[in-house]
Amino acid sequence: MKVNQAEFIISAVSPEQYPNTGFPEIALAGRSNVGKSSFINKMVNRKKLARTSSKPGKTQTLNYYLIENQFYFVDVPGYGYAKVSKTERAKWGEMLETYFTQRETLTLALSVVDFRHPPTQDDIQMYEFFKYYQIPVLVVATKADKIPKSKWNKHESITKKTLDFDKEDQFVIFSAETGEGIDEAWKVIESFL
Ligand SMILES: Nc1nc2c(ncn2[C@@H]2O[C@H](COP(=O)(O)OP(=O)(O)O)[C@@H](O)[C@H]2O)c(=O)[nH]1
Ligand SMILES: [Mg+2]
Repeated sequence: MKVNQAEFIISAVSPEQYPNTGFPEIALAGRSNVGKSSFINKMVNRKKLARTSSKPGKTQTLNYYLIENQFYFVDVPGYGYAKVSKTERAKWGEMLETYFTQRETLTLALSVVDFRHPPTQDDIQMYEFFKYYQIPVLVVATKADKIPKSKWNKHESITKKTLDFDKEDQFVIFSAETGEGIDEAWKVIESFL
């Protein structure tokens, strides 16, 4: 998809604030700082549409971006940030659970993982959650620019093995630095729209 139109819609705290246009939603889940916002920016070719942060764990809202007046990227607050209080964490968990189990327009979950390292316990749990609720997943293995291509195969098998990756799901090696994986990711996303 060649994106001409991409706009920030809302930072939603509660379901009443989610848009009611009925457009499909592609939601990004992943560890804080893994590269979710960078993924959105790269996909829509806009440097600062989604805020990339050096302060992880700060966005406790669902950020909606409307793309081509057709669908939303939903930037979901990241997990795995240590300095979050128990109360905050519980609130965060509730918000994610509500969103992912009840949002009827949710079309595809993007599970964003760091391609350099095996998926974390949180990554595994998130993926299992998607599997449990039968939500289709595209695993985006990002920061691929940090690993030599000769090692990509090995990293891909480790990532898939650690996640117990379901062959029905999709997998894309990505880099917001080089643009690796953009076309492939669009192909998968468009097949769900
Ligand atoms: N080298 C490299 N750095 C990346 C990539 N994606 C994100 N980053 C960097 O990782 C940091 C966190 O990215 P961000 O998109 O804010 O992560 P988020 O918290 O998941 O939204 C930023 O400093 C980005 O520049 C990538 O593909 N390659
Ligand atoms: Mg972000």
